[in-house]
Amino acid sequence: MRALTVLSGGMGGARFLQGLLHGVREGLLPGVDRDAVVTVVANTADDIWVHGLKVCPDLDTVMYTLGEGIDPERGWGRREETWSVKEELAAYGVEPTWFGLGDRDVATHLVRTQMLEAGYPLSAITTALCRRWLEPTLGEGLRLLPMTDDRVETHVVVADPDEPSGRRAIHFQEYWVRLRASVPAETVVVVGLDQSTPGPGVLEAIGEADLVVLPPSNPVVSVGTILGVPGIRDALRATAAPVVGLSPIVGGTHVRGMAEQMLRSIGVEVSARGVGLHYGARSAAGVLDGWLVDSRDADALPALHEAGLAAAAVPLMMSDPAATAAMAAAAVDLVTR
Ligand code: FO1
Repeated sequence: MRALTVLSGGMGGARFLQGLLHGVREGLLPGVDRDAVVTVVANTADDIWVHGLKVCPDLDTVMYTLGEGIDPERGWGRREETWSVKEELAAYGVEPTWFGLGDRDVATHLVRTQMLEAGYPLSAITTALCRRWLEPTLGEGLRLLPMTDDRVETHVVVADPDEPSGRRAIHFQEYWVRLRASVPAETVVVVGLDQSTPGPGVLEAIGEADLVVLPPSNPVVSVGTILGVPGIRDALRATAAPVVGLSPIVGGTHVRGMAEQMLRSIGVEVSARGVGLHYGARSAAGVLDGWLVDSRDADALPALHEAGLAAAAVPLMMSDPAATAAMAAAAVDLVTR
């Protein structure tokens, strides 16, 4: 196999990609060439305009992680970061103060915002930023594509007794960063998604792949939003490539993030089985051929097989690139044996 395509969100997807690339380059994935090209189709619905800057958390998390610029503890933003701009903005009493823009990170947003204002689409801007972050080490081996060049934003409806309607819609970043997903999400609304079109290269990356992977990203606000871009779900169902996913829910809850709250908001069972059945088998109007669950969730296998999915239970903790590479190898093996 020479062309792999991964539909990715932020932290979970980026960590998976680190291990996948390690596995590819070390020849650890059965049937995958060491010089295979990995194309990442990244979620852009987490994007937020803040202080006049366009911030693209999932694109930047993948870019910084694979470019070795990420802060490993936070899992987002730059390592060796300083926060003078954030502190000065707070000193002016400028909101939002709850969303942390590091000084180094601000440079990325200034470049992106300037290029947007000059008329460049997000895909061209991402290519330009990756010239610094990915090309020197990964060359042509890694392509990072926004799922769409159109503006889409995930908003979350939460209860708010001060509102006449008793509820309020807030940006996903406010739900996650300010509220820490501490209140139930009544509904998730992805503004602009239905009107969006796949970004340049996205449908080809899915249609021409030898393998498509859904990593353990958030199935609602990361993979779910990518699948919601008109045309992408159909491309997944039509591709000749096998499509395999890895469960982000282990032992009944998410490993990090807020997948549990998001799944509840769309009425999907918070389990490895629930997410696998939610994505569904391509033989039954879904998008998957195979679904990997963690060893602790082996009891999900019969229902997954019933639903027409190849399925296996293996360790799914991305504790280091080697462990993640083993997960990627199991995913490849599941749908190519
Ligand atoms: N996450 C936080 O928990 N606190 C922050 O202040 C914060 C700022 C931030 C700035 C840029 C960026 O690219 C990501 C940032 N994130 C922050 C993480 C972000 O909320 C997540 O990466 C995703 O949007 C959720 O998956």
